[in-house]
Amino acid sequence: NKGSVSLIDYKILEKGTNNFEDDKLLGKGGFGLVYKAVLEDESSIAVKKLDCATDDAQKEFENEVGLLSKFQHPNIISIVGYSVHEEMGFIIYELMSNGSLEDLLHGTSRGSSLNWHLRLKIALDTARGLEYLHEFCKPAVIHRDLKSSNILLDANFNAKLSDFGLAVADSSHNKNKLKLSGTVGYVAPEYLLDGELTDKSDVYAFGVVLLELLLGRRPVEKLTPAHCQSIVTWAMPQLTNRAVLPTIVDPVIRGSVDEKYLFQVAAVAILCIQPEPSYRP
Ligand code: ACK
Repeated sequence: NKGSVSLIDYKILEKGTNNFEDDKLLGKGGFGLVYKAVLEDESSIAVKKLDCATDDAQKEFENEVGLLSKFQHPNIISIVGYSVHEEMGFIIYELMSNGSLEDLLHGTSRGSSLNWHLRLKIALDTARGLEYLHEFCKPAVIHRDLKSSNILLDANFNAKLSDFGLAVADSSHNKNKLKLSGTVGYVAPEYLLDGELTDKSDVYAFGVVLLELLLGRRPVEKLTPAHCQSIVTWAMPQLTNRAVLPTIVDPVIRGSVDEKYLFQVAAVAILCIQPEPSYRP
């Protein structure tokens, strides 16, 4: 089901990207190169070029087009259309001219000057995007690969979730059939250990993103109990029940938070979904 998203003539894309010349390259994602293009109506857009030669890649392409065409939220990237040519698939998105959060935090090209106000806004935008997927989409959608490189910023620094190639609708997933996927450092421990995939797997990844926003550091590859212990000294005891998205997001969304509180929320997001009891405070 491609919804109302339109099939765009490949020739238009080819022309709009100067035949996919390097000078139009915006970045490299896990699933393909992303180019800037100008369409006939002079709108600037981004095009992801995916090699759909394998079944897995073809499925990811169709999955992303199918899901994105159903979403409508200011914190989820908008799809403009899609195109196919030989064994290549093209997904056309709104242009996110300030690139990814990963690049802003850790990249060398742009020089990171994210002030606290902006960091908080990005945390809020991300939380709202996730809340939409988990609470408002029916069935709920699990992103499965939330990380700073999949959080993109538009010209006004609105943050939007992108890269839905691996996302699954909650009710359709079957843990025995799904390949373990995600990104080291962001994968929730219970998913890593037992393949137990729920919306809380995204909440864990969100916690890692919050820590990145707060500390400006890449996530540690694997949390040890010692890491967790040092994090938990900051955590507010009343929030240490098992995490559900609203528990974590509501205080953030209410907007009455400062950086220290966000740090605590991030710590709790991570700690509350650890398998019991090893990492519990
Ligand atoms: O950090 P970046 O510059 O921003 O590198 C990544 C790369 O492509 C892989 O995701 C960039 N990118 C992805 N989608 C878009 C988009 N819609 N607009 C602008 N840049 C994008 C992203």
